[in-house]
Amino acid sequence: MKEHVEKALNEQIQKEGQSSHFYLAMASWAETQGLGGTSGFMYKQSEEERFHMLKLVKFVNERGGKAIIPSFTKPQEEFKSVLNVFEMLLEHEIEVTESINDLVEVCLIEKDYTTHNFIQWYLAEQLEEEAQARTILDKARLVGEDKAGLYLFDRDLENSAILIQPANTVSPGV
Ligand code: OFO
Repeated sequence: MKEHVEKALNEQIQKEGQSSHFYLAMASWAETQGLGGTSGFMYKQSEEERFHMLKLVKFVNERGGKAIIPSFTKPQEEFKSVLNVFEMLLEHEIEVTESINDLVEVCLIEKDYTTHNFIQWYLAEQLEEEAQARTILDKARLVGEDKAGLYLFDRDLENSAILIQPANTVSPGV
């Protein structure tokens, strides 16, 4: 595996793991606020990001590179509101999409078409996650500070009534 590609993949491993850590902090905060739907959603997101990290770890090692298991920075403990949580979620996903795009560019420059092909799964995943974050954020904005609305929003999230159905059903394959 080419050095630049390996380095870029290892940076992505760190980002996926950091995302998992960040969403875990959101899940835990929401749980302490009695927001079962929001916390359940964020625990699941955290698991998914960990899975994205593992998928990269395996790919790097299987292709003769060396996956570096990174350290993570401590996420914040407090969040201003549910709206704040979902604003940060979308912002974070947009950043991750940018870094996946950078990774695609490295693959093309290095003519590593196998990794380029592998990364397509992440591109599709990002599309889906961004769309989902936008949908939930729109609902959270409608609810605003309204307590009854927040109760219903959280309940709907628990029942997945807010979630869009994934178009990408490709199996992660780890
Ligand atoms: Fe790793 O899928 Fe979003 O960030």
